[in-house]
Amino acid sequence: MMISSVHATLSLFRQSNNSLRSLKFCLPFSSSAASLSANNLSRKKSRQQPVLSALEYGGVKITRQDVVKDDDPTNNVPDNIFSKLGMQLHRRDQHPLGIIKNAIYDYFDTNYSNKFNKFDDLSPIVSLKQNFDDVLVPEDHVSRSYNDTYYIDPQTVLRCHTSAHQAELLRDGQTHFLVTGDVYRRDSIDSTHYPVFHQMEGFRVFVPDEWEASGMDGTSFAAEDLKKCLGGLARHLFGDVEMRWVDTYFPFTNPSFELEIYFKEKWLEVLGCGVTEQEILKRNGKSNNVAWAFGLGLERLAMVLFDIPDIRLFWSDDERFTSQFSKGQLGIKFKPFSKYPPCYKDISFWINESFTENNLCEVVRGVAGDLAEEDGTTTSP
Ligand code: FA5
Ligand code: MG
Repeated sequence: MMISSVHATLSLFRQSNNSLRSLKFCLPFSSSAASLSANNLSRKKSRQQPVLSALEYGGVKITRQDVVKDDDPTNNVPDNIFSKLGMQLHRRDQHPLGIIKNAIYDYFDTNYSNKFNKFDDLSPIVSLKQNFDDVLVPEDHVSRSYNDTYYIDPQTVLRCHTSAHQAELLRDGQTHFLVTGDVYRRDSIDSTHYPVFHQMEGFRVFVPDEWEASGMDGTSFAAEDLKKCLGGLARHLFGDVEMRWVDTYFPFTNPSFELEIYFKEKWLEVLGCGVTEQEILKRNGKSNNVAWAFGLGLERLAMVLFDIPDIRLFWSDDERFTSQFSKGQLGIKFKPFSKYPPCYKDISFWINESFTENNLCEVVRGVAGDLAEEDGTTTSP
């Protein structure tokens, strides 16, 4: 079945109920009409160049065959995702992500007398147990689906958050730690979301003496300490910036919060956090303690700090981008170096019941790479 494409507005029809979907992809440079076959919608692999290199995390070698399994229907990792493994942008001192990581390290070292241990080289290949079970993500949670997560095989995924390392580090006896790493999610296409991004997890365990002296219960004490810590971090990074706390839900914390910062006339979510569920502490030998945890999006913080308007720029090796940043320099504001006129593609095609927007985004990303800037989908009956 062919997708028809017309010049102005094209629409995507759902065959079974005649609903109408229309998607817009913005492709700078390209002016030819998009033509995709409906078969592509169910294809899960991209058609980008195969990547053959081996890479290393913490001294462990990872090859393409460990991650991309062409003939395995339980594997949905395309080559364009594999190509990002091992890039370790957060370990480059001159890169905005490395600069912000080091600035956060400085904050913790100064305010907590070097008590937080740091990990930034843990492998992103983790078990389902690490990624989900260990942090109490329910069996039916959406994040476990093949639509949201990159599966290597039914038991192994590319971590979708750094929380995947909480349990192992607790069992290892760690009580104050920061884990930085690349994380992977099948997600929408826009200027603040990317299928590979970087998180820093923070975790602090308290002993009873700490909250008993305050006259507060452990949970309230930890929640207050957490907000104080992260508010201080935001001030350390941004000085005076407009921010707000939003109550939310995570399976692994209660209460749970998100911090948002006002950026480019919108509230931008930069981190999730909360007081760790007692069950996680109990399972990992810390029954008598309370703890807090947070997971920050490093790109989001760096976008605010350096005024970087688009998350895709972090992957640029264009000198006009990389030369703007230097080790330890927080005060730099990004200067846009080019602006190409966008070329909008409106496309329409029939879809079947198994269609999902993320599957389509994977196909588009596979063909157009980072040139596809944004998708807009509408459905009409
Ligand atoms: C989490 O991943 C939780 N693990 C965070 C957490 C840790 C909560 C510990 C409580 C305790 P969330 O899915 O909201 O939460 O992601 C955390 C942050 O990652 C977001 O606030 C955002 O800054 C960033 N983020 C999420 N998705 C993307 C994406 N596709 N691209 C770029 N950044 C993203
Ligand atoms: Mg969130």
